[in-house]
Amino acid sequence: MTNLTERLGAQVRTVAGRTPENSTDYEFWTGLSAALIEQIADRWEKTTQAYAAGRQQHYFSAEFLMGRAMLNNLTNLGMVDEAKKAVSAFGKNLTDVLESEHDAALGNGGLGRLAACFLDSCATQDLPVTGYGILYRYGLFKQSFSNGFQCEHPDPWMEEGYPFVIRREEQQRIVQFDDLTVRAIPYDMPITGYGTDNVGTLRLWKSEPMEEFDYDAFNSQRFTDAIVERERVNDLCRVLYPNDTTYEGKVLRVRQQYFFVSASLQSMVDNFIAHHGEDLTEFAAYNSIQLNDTHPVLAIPELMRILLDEHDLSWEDAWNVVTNTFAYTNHTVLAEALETWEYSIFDKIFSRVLEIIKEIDRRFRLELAEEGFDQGKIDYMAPIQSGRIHMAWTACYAAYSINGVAALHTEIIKHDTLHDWYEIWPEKFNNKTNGVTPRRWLQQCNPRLAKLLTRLVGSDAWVTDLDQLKTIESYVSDDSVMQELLEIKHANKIDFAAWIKDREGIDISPDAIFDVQIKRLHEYKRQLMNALYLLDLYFRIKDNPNWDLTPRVAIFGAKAAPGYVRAKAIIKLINEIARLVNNDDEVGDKLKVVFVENYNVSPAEHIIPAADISEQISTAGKEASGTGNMKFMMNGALTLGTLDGANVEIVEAVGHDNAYIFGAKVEELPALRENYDPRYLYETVPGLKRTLDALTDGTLDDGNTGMFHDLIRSLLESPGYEPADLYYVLGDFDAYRTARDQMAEDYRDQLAWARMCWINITNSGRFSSDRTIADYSRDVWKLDATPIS
Ligand code: CR6
Repeated sequence: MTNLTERLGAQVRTVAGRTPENSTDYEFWTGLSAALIEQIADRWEKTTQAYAAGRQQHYFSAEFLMGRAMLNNLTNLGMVDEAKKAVSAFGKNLTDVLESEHDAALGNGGLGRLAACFLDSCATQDLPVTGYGILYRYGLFKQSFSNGFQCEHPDPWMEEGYPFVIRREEQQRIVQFDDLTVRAIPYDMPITGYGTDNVGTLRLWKSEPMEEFDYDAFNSQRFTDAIVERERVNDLCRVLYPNDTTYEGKVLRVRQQYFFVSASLQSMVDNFIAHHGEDLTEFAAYNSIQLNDTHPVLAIPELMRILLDEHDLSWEDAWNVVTNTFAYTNHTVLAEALETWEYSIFDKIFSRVLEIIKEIDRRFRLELAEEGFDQGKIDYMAPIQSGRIHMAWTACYAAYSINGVAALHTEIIKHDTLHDWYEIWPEKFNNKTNGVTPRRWLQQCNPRLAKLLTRLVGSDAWVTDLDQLKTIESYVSDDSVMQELLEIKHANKIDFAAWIKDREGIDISPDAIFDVQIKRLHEYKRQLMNALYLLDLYFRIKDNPNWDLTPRVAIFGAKAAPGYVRAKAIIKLINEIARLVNNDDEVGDKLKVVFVENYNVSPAEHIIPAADISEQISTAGKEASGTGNMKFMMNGALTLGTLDGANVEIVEAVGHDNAYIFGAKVEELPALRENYDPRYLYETVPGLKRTLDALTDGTLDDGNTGMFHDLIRSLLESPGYEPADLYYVLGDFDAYRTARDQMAEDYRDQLAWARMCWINITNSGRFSSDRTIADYSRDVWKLDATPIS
């Protein structure tokens, strides 16, 4: 094989149609991607063939938040230095080329990014796992701020071409709705692993019309008819999670879900027949499917349909296959996110699937009645209730495994959310605490720290076995290593300051504490509590201009769902606080507030290595796990958080002395809520009245929208159907302020601080997605590693 420089030159010429010297960074990125695909093509095919023959796992997910692919692939293939050389031979810089890549943002947040980390770990461990999802034309919207308000723009992430997905024309399937028939074309993305020849696959389906164009309609002057039909089909994969507040929006979302699970199941069944023959009663011996939340739950009736209608299995045989095939992961206890669909939608678009769900429902009711359960309970638990189809309940009935995503979350679903199912089928329930890949979230995004870890461990074994970091914990008492750690963090903060200056035009000091909250904007995540703290801190600085406080930079990154008005109000509020604080000369470097626009995977890769504090401040019991908390920990940021989600396990791993934990616990909240009086707190907690009043007394400006009044109302008044301050912001405020103030004091002792960071880094092993995947693989999927060489 010719060397990379030559191959790259040829690829860039092909892409750009001119000399590499005159080509753009993006053309280099495209050329380099093509050269990479060329490099892995043979191994990818070999892996696919090896996996097809044995027992396989299939990960069904409506979201895969992949981020950028290039650096990850170069690292996994051990080609970073070679690529640097090849690119610079043409006078280019690899960093610029990497930064020109668009993020593949085919997901909303944690759930989608988790799926991406899982694929990485599966590939690295040579596990026969394939991901299945949708090739959205527009990923998650791009966010901009206009006068502090969030604006949404489309993200045509692959419009300029994307070499990391390969169209497999010959493997297309037909997906049939009652009112529409479409072709499903698979686009396969190679998933490289670290230090292995195996290359896994993410299969993303794209919908296309049966005929590209209806010429008859066109020729008979019905131009619009010809186009309308085509657009209806293209609509299917146009956007990630179309707005579902309207009836039509919901139909589209259900169509998307059915589209990708039907196509995926068809290709799995065909593969089974090709390798193991026509006896589909054996299907579950070779296949298992993980349902990533309720979005792919339609796969349950669809597999029944395929087995019953296309392969003539009896109901009992088909149900036996189905109940041994599906495993379901629950990712939330928030009622609003547990999907249910109107019966009428199913009736309109796939009546046969509805018929099957009705039969599942009938048999469920019969089974429970025979076991003596009372009618009230049966009605509550049944897949169909009051004209709606309950996706989570359907999954709980059919799945052989049901898991939560952190220890606390699994306890909550067992004893609360899914309590009735747990009582009947306790053996189905298990916990699989989330994890994140240490390749992207440590090795690649924080090369300085990675180098130190490799030197101390004596090899890069930690990259695939993060528990190895435990062996270097004792350097905590080596001051020179701690000094080095501080220098690394400082260098990362200088890099980040330059990045933010370039992006947002704001100057921040690398000597300040970088205090970060990056995640989707939601009331339960309590960005509002963070904002109120900053406003209160601002007033305290104004009260006492000589206060020698440790300088702070508060960093936010968050997108609000386009229809979530209150979340958008919180964004506007934070931007208003930033305007107030950052323009006050008296405050200067003591406090800066930065809201990173268009937060996504690649901004996170810049922010996390530079963070000192990781804000994980959700109301206890509401955040199922969190995964950002794990990324921060690995990079030596300390958790400032509540005992919620995986924070509980992080504190368990590092000890209370190495995290800042505050606030009400899950078990305390019901009693605290009983006599809860937020207005009394507003009047009596020092500083709170002044801070809240600032939202509406003219200090801050919501552009006459009334948004800030609504925020105040949400904290102080009950709308009737829910209590005032549902998320206990004012209840936890004082404890939060105490903990955050203490943290800032402690930061003065830099060596002591470094020790806390070190304990976090070296105890992060159990939060590697390699551990999570090993657990799934052993306990749920029953898979063997299948290395190709
Ligand atoms: N929003 C949880 O809220 C969890 C991820 C991944 C979430 C979050 O706590 O870490 O899933 N849930 O398990 C859903 O998306 C439904 C999330 O990302």
